[in-house]
Amino acid sequence: ILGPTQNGERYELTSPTALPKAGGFLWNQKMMIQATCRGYATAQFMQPEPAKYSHAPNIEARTFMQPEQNYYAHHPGRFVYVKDEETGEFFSAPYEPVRAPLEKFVFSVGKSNISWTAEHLGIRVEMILGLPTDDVSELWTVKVTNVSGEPRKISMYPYFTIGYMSWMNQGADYREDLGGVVGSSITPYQKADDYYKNKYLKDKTYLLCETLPDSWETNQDAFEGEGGLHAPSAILELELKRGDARYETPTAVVQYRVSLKANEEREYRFLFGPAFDDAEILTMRSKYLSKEAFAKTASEYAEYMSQGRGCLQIESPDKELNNLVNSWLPRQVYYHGDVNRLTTDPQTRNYMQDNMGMSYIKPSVTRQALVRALSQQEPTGAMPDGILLIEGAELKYINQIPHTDHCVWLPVALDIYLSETADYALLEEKVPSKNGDEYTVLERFSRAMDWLLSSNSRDERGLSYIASGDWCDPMNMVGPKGRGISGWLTVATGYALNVWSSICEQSSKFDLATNYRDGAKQVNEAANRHLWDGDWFARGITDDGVKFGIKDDPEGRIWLNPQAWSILGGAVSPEQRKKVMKQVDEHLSTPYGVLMFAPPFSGMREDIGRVTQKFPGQGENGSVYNHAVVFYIWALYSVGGEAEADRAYGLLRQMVPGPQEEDYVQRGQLPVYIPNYYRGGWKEFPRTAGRSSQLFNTGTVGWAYRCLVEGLCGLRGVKEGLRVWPQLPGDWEGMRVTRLFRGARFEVDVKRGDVERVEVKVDGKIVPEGLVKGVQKGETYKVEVVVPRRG
Ligand code: CEZ
Repeated sequence: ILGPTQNGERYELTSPTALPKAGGFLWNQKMMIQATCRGYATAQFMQPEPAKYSHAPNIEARTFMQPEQNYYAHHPGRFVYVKDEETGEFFSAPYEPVRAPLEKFVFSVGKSNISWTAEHLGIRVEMILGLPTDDVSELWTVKVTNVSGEPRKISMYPYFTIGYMSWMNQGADYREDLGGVVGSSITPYQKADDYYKNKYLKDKTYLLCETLPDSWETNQDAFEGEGGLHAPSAILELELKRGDARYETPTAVVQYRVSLKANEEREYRFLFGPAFDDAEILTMRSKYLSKEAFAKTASEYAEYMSQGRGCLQIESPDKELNNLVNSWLPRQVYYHGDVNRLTTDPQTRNYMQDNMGMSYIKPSVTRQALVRALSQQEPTGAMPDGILLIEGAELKYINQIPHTDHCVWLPVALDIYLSETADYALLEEKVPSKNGDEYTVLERFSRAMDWLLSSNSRDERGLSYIASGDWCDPMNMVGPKGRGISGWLTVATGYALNVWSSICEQSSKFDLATNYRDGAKQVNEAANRHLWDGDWFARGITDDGVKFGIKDDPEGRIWLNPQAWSILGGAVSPEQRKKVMKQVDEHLSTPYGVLMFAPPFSGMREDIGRVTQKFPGQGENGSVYNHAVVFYIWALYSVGGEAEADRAYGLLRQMVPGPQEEDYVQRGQLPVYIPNYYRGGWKEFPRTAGRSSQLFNTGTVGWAYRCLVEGLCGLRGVKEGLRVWPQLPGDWEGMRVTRLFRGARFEVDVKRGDVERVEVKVDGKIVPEGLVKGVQKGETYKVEVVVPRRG
């Protein structure tokens, strides 16, 4: 049912029912569209706040993208009905809304387009979706082919959802002058001031047809009649009724009546998107709606996507991993850094992590993001909950809830940026802030670290306050009174301080380095004194002094984050680490990855918060939350032992669905991205365990890429050059890697051999400590690596 084609460049699914929610996504800096195998689509564009042009049938709530969205007949979609004019039989491509049994079905996700093939009644329909690089519009190619072997008369009806546009004003017409359907509306508002803000919004939705249709309908009710979307009354007639919509739900459906000889095919092109006015619609038409313009746009878009190809190509014994690394993961990393999840106020932690991944793709973007974030630092040294990306943006939703961890992500992101670029000059750059103060990058980082160490952030025991949340957003009731403690943040502070200390050392700021190293030591000692529970670290202490995430807890007993970050930040000793790993294996491992914690909460704990109210095994309530998993993977690679490397690889592998069919079916997702979670509840709810959230917005991906580049392949940038130290899983005999680094190309051949420790040769000569110094831009380095055989 599912597999790669074109050397992993595409994935094809040949059943519309086996993984009903599986989809792919395309984006540019102004829009994003997620399309499912059955033809549903969720699209957003920025103006500059996220908006829609293809709506649900009712008033939609505005929020960030949510997991496991449901689809229903009237969910926005892009469909093509086909009717046999002689028999009256019909079906719809790609599958919804008619759901007729198909003779052939292919859903094919590529990096720069998504396509569907549906065959029934001797007619094949192929649909291809592409996007422009700089505009908001969908470019659709629809091809019909008569594969029945005899002449046929059919009607073909592309049907694109416009939906419920506005309760104030909405309607639609077919516009001969523009060559398509145009829905018009007014974005609803209350405050007079908003009139001026909304005045230039793109409140029209158009479906433009390159080939003028024989008929059309623009009124949703008139189209559906009594048949509904499964059997619209309008297509039972010879021709659509050419209706208008007058404060009635608009739709965009057009009809082509065609006679096809045996094997004859016809190709049609459409543009679907939002516009401000007729002039813009005409401009879009003349810019894009032709065969030549489609071809040109497709190749420009492919070029845009290829800028996200990343810095790593691998040939390992694991084909599926190769596909992920070579094609899909860097694309998802690029998406995050390119568009910041299509929000104007990303959470600070997301902003830092989404941009840190760009270090491997387009480091200038990471640099800019670091500077931008720092320019919004508060006078105390604290970081705000969200980073405003445009003039006039506001902190919304979750960003109105105070979280205490944002400073931690600064050195984390900087560390990766410096590894890739060695751009230490950044530290000396001056960054003025909106508050009127001006400090260098180095000073701002130190101020952020000082804030983490200050009495604003820590209690008298040296433990970090949680306020209304830390990395775990919905852990909102541990510390609202100002006393509650985050165990994770405490050990994460240790990590952040150590990372910052190393950066200071590399910049010859030895006093600062010692200062922050000492700070980390104190933090780690405090964690050990107050949070070590015998076999693992506790997750926190509530406002009322109740420790949680400990052995005595029947629910939420052991949490992954404090364990992972205690390994990273040095709070664990080697003995403790062994204990921790054993407990993680025992309590948290499932066939779909390790759980964020277990057991899941079955109901509200008022001293922890709404995380406990989420459905058990869903989201942060004990799912395989990949972001948390990847911290653990990175922690394992940072240790450098064989047992750790084996676990790390196993967990990375579990982040990707497949390749066994039952695994694909259970997860319900194509291996073209890493989702934010797979359902947990492995013991409680085995039927749904492993199910993908289908949400490709996740801080996981920058880290996952780092784990592959610097962990598995062991090709990590340091100030002087590239350190080579692969960590292969035990059953691999070798791998080949091409790594782009500071403008040079490294062709690395890793093999096992009779060596005591990793041996690295460049152009035939042994390199001490595996450290390739003096990397020259434009050079190609042939690197041979021998890693010890496993005993
Ligand atoms: O959002 C993510 C956040 O964007 O959840 C992570 C957090 O670290 C990220 O910054 C863990 O909490 O509010 C909620 O309950 C949601 O669960 C969001 O927190 C969650 C969604 O996945 C966003 O799409």
